[in-house]
Amino acid sequence: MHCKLIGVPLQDGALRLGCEMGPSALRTAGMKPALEELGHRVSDLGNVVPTEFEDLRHPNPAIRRLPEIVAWTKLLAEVSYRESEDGMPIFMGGDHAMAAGIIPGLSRRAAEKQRPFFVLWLDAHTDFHSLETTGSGNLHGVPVAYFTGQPGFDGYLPALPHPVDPANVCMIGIRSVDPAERKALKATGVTIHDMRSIDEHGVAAVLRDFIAMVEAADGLLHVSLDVDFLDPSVAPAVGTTVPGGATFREAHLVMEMLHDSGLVASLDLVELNPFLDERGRTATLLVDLTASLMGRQVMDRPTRSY
Ligand code: Z70
Ligand code: MN
Ligand code: MN
Ligand code: MN
Repeated sequence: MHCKLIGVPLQDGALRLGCEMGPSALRTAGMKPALEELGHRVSDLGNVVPTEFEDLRHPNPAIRRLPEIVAWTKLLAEVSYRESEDGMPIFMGGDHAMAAGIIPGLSRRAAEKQRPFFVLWLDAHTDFHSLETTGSGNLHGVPVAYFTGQPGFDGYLPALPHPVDPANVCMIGIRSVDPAERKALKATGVTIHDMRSIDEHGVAAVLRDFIAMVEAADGLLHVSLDVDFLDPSVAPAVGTTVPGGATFREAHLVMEMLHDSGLVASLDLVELNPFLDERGRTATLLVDLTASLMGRQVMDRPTRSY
């Protein structure tokens, strides 16, 4: 596999500063050699950064950094479209607002390849606010509503030629949902596995169902991994810690099963805030999880053993 590392030093979508250092920390933690060790060809394409900003204002006074987020969204939609023609793009964030650009670009590419497009959203949060409902104004809280084509973005973020079908979005790890997000999600077909679902059925069972669905559709799968999917005890380097997250072992199992599925076409790693890390342990964990996704295993075993 040709892995393409793309740094996205975006922090304007989050309240706390520091996510702009995410790509550097992931490089420092050894992302490239970890993937090369697995036999992949790895190209580090460096960081992308927008240069043109429009003077935009929204009637919701809470909204923070709209001109910056719009500029990043436009740029990333182009970058992800371009880099997904071949190989496996791995976007090293950066806060989760980057998904508002990356996922529409990937969805456009999938449409061109005439393949159904699916998103696995690993996060404590649903990130399902619109520009009208966000109370914090932090735009890392809106990308899923945007890329699934929900109302409340017109005239601000770019029009979406290929919105993602909400029925093709599966969220795992959810444990913090605002009332407006809950309301907006109700009418959509987004599959949500909250922590209770994981506790009752196990993470393997819920993921297996989704993998089967993507496989049956011959789909292309994008995985979006927010650091706060993980429990803060194993991944402290995130501005929005929520207790009760995925364990080290659950997260590795998810990645191993995804590898066995052979369905993952692209990945983003988001919300890493190295300023909050403890001796690089969160960045190192993200590198190890990426390695699991790309084929690292403890013992040789046949693929599709789940
Ligand atoms: C909350 C809000 C959020 C990520 C925090 C939290 C949003 N729903 N998203 N961390 N990745 O502020 O809208
Ligand atoms: Mn998120
Ligand atoms: Mn969120
Ligand atoms: Mn989150």
